[in-house]
Amino acid sequence: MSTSIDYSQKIPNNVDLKSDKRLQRALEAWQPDYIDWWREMGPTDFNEKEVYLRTAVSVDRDGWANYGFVAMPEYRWGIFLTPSEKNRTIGFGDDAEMEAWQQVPGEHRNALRRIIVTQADTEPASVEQQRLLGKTAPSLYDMRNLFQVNAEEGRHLWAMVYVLHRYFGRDGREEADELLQRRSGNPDHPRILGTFNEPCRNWLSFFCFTMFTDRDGKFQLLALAESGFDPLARSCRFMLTEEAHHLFVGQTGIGRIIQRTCEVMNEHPGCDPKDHGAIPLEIIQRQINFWNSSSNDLFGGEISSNASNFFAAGLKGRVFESKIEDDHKVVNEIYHMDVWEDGKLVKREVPMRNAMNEVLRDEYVKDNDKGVAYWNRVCEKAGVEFRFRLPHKRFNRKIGMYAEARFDVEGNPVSEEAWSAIEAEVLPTEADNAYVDSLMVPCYKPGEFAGWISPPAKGINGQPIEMDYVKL
Ligand code: BYC
Ligand code: FE
Ligand code: FE
Repeated sequence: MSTSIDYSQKIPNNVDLKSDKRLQRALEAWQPDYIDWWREMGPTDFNEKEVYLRTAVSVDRDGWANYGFVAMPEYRWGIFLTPSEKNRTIGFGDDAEMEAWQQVPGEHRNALRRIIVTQADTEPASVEQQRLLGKTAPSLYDMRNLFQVNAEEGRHLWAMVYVLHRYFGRDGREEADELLQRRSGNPDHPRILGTFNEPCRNWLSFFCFTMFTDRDGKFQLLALAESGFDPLARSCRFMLTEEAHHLFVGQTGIGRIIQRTCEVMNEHPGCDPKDHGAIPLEIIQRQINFWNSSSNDLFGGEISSNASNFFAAGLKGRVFESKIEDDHKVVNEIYHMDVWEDGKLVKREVPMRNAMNEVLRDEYVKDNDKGVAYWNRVCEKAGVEFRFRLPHKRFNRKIGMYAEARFDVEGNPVSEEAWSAIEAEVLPTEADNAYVDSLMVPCYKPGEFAGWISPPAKGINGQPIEMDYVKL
């Protein structure tokens, strides 16, 4: 199959859509509903403005994207799968080494549909959560990054909707319609997973979201990129190409806020950074604690028969399965887990397949640690003593066994009383939010940045930092 993308089509694609008229018609009928959703629930106020956006033009590893000015509703959202591998086999589970599926295996249809719908649902949800942020962008550079992330989450929705339409018939089309009907935070018709119903009310939250919640995206996509259902694996592989920038936005965004606060602390030793319009490092740490713990929930329960079934069935694997040196069946292996039982932590041996959510979460934690180390280097270089830390994975959970009790940031169980005493130190307070909100005033002059964040090290795609990335 060619890797080039046909841009002459209404829906750009590299899946030869024009040869399947029924499918093409169904997707072209979904397209205006998608645009209606974007206009109603996507970024407010800026749909008529030209934005310097990256668009996928090829699925080759090098030179896969073009940059240029485009009004968001005219963005060329398309369907791009990485090229198929010849004779690809299933990489793990009970059917390891059998031929990968090019159609949905009947016995796994429900499970697959559910995984794909859950993945798909997060993409428009995040756009909805971020829809107001353009109004308070700290710079045109940041505004452009926000819209880039939004546009690409829109494309990730397209990627999953293609799989639903193409492989799941009428059910798939119904699911695709519902993806445009659920709404983030709506009490009657919410998005599926918890974090995607949390308000993302200011830019500190946005950067934490792209750091931690998009990183769940990275790891879930890595697990699905291993799927024995080949069209899903190939869709997720290409989505991962776009994902790297989202994580960059989060990690460097928080880094730039820290940098600015450190500068203020050095200019005014012993001051309260709030008196100089910067965000205290403790407030940043509490936001990290919130978004990281909420995103830990996105991996599901520690012991999960769903996760075991997904792995056994060859639907959802471990990260870089082919690099793991075992038989990829994982029948006898065990996971040593601190299980919450009768009000205390007890060491237990859990069959590894049942612990697959935890195995994936462990990889996620390791990746987050690298980001935290990067922020601490910012502090260190500035000569500021404060050090950031990742809360323990048991902290502040709403899903899984640790949701039954309270744990501090080190992962130690604490009584309800002790929790009440520490809560305001470890999770964002009303006062934190009110202060951060008060800083959220737009800064739209090319090359200028709001007072609470440092400029980035360089611009986008080799362009100068002071370029007008959004033409207002
Ligand atoms: N909130 O067996 P368990 C992204 C439910 S992000 C609410 O432990 P399982 C992106 C669960 O559904 C990546 N409910 O869970 C990021 C189950 O419900 P039922 C998104 C939750 O199934 C930023 C019950 O609890 N992709 O791409 O092993 C911007 C028992 O759970 C939650 C995926 O998630 C929760 N947090 O694992 C844009 C991949 N967690 O059966 C985009 C696909 C669990 O009792 N999803 N529940 O009704 C999956 O693989 C799995 O569904 C999960 C859950 C890992 C999410
Ligand atoms: Fe995404
Ligand atoms: Fe993302």
